[in-house]
Amino acid sequence: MTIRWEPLRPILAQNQRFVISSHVRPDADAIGSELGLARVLQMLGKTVQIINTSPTPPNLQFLDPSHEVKQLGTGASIADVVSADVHFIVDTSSWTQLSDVGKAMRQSVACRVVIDHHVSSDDLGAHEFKDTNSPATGSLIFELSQFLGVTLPPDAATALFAAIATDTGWFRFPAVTSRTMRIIGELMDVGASPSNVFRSLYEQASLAKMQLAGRAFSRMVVCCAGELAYTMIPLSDFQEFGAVSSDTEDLVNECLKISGTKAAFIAIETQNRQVKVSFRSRISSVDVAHVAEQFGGGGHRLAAGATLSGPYSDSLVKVLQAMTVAVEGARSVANTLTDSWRDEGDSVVMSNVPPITCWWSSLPIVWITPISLRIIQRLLSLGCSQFLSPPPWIANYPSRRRTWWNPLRAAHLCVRLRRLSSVAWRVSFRLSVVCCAFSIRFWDVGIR
Ligand SMILES: [Mn+2]
Repeated sequence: MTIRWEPLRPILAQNQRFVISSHVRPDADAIGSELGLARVLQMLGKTVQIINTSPTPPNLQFLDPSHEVKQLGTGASIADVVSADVHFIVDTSSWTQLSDVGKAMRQSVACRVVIDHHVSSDDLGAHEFKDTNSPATGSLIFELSQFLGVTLPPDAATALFAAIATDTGWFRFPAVTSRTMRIIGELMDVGASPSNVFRSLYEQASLAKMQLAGRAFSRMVVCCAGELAYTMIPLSDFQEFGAVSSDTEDLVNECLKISGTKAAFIAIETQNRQVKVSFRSRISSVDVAHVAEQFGGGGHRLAAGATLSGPYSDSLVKVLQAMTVAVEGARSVANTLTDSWRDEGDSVVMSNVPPITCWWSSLPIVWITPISLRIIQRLLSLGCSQFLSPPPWIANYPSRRRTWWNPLRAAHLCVRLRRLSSVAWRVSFRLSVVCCAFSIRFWDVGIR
C-alpha cells in the first residue's frame, strides 16, 4: 500500500502555522518523525512547533540538541496548540495516546492531519495518511519528503533513521522490506550515521539500568507450555536501583529470546501507581493489539501497549489472563491443558499441574465476575480444591475486595462488555465449549 499524498498539497499551500504532535511517552519513531516532518515543513517556509504531552525521554535528546520538541505546559501552552492552522499528528491515531495535547486540539478549529502506521485508530476527524504495512512512521515522512521534492538536512535524516531503526528492531521485524532498506540508504546518503545513532541509543546505559534489567531477567516466567514469557517491574525495583521508566525500554523483547516463546509482555508499575504493559508477539495468530485494546491501549498485531490503573497485582493478573487466552486461543484446543496459576508472594508464577486446572486459565476475562467467582468458591467449599488447586486470588477475590455489590464494578463490567469485539465473542464461545466439556469432567471427579 502506498499513500496518496496529493490531498496534502492544498493543505500545505493554504496554511502557515503548523503544530506537530505525537503520542504520550514518545519513542524514537515519534520524536524522529516529528523532527523530520518539522524540517520538511520549515524548508517549505512554514512556521512549525512540535508540542507533545510527555517530555522527550533523555535517551532521545541527542536527536533534538536545540530542544525544538516542547512539552505542553512547560515549553508550550494550550494557546500555542489552539492557534495553529494545521495539526499534524504522527505515529498515533488515538485520542488517548495524544492525551492533553489531544484535548487542546479539540478546542481548536484547525485542520487535522494524521500520518501513521498503526492499526488501531479513533476517528480524529483528520485527513488520514496511513499505511499500516509501513514499518515506521519515519519511513512515511521520508516518502512525504520525496513527494514534496524536499532534500532532508543531515539532522532530519538522522532523526528519521533513528525512527525506522528502532521501530523495526534494527531492521529485523517482518515489516521490513527492501524498500525500507533503500530508504535507509538514501537517508545515509544525506547524512544519517547508523553507528552514531546506535551508540547514542544503546551504549549510554547507567548502572541502575543494567541492575534493573538484571532484576527483570531474574523475574522472567514462562507459561502456556513455553509459549508465553513475561516479566514485571514493581515500583520498588525502580526505587532500589534509582532507575527511571525509560530504563525499561526493550526489556520486553528480551523475553522473546527464550526458545519456544511466541508471545511476551512486561508489566511495569509507574510512579503514579498505574501499570504500563508492553506486549509482543512473534506469530500473527496471537494478536497483541487486540489484547491491548481490551485494556484501552493499542498498537500493532505483533507489538502493542496499554496502561492500566488499579493495584499492580490485580492488573498483572488481568493482563496475564488476557494473554493466556490469546496464546491458548491461537493453539489447538487439544494442547491448551497444561498450565495453571500459582500465586507466590507478590509475583504470579505459573507451574505445571494436572490438566483439569486449565479451566482457570481458559476463562475469558469477562467471565471473572463476582457471581462466577462465588460459584467457584461454592464448588471449592464442597471439597473439590484438591483437584482444582485454584489460585488464591480467585478464592479470595469477592470477600477481599467486596466488589460484588459495588456499582462501580458493575459499570466497569458493562463498559468492558461493550468494548468486546465480535472476534472476542467468537473466541469466548469456543472457550465456553471447552469449559463446558471440562465442567462435565469436573462434576465426574467431584461426585466421586
Ligand atoms: Mn511507530
